Amino acid sequence: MAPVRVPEVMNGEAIHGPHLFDYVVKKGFGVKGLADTGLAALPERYVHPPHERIDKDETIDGSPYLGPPIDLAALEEAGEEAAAAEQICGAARKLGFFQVVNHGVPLEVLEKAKRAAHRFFELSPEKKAVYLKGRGPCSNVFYGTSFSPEMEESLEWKDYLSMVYVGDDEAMAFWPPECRDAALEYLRSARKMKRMILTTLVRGLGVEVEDFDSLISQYTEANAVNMNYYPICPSPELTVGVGRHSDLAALTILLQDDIGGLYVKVEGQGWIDIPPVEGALVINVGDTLEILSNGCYKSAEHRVLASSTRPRVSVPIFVSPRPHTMIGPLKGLPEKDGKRVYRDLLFGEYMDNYFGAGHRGKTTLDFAKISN
Ligand SMILES: O=C(O)CCC(=O)C(=O)O
Repeated sequence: MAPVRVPEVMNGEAIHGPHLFDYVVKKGFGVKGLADTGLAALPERYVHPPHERIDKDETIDGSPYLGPPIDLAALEEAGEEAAAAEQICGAARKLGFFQVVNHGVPLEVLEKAKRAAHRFFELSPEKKAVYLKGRGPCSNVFYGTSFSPEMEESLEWKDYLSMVYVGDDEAMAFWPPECRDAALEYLRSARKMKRMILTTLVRGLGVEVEDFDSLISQYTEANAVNMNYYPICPSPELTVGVGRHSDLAALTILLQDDIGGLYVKVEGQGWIDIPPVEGALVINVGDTLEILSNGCYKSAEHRVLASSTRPRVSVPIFVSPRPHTMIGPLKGLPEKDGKRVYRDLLFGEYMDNYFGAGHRGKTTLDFAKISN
């Protein structure tokens, strides 16, 4: 279907071209505000070039790459620990994505987090605009749309709220009351799981670590809970909810709803989908862990397709080091591997480069790669 210019008129001004950008991004109506005008067709600014669009029919069979959800309780059961650890490390080496159950986050907490996301995005545009980046009272909580709208030719069909956790007092004071408690509860109940998974993955690299606990703490110190909202889209096949990217973090813990639409690239093969499993969480390796593991664990490229029938929400927790932390391949690993794939650098430096452009697949890792 060919894109049609938006016919809707708001306050006497048609919403397209610069007006659209102003309305959606600067005034903070978001893509939800745009969708709520009752769009009959996708505005041109959201139309992505054909090679970036997501064609469900081109998805390949995921079963050789994505196993069934991994039972995390097995990591603490005598006799089963080694097999569970190998499932986790194997999945991180092969695809960089896996799902987990028995992860310690109660189902009710997951449900509350999804409901909270809907509650926040259903607020009026004026209430959400209070949290627009650079305008809110606290720089650690911000609301926005697309990934990096100023730098993108085609916008992404997604609004988000990002809450960077530095402490309960700040969260209680500044996170939106509509989702604060649910986000904090989700974050707290995921604490043990994130350490267990990262510990398993670092052990799986097979090198001696002097102070294991402090290494895990360093790489899991900074946490952000995001709430993503993908409104009903008139032509999902012409746009993307989120474009191709790998995550910045060490690990991402992702709660998706029952709609589906998350696609992951299997290098050299094609795209598979990550089907929603009730009660399960999706775990993916981020660039920081790919760097730490000297390329052993894969920070997979992924993207999201919006839905034409229901708004989709997802709630990722991004688990990262702090900006002043030096990241690089684990000591002894390049010697063991016979090559050094990534250099040492400050996480803050990597972060600045990552956010310095729109989504661009896995090329973000080139910044840390050693060219031979
Ligand atoms: O919504 C999803 O399923 C994935 C979101 C995502 O990739 C992101 O927030 O970086």
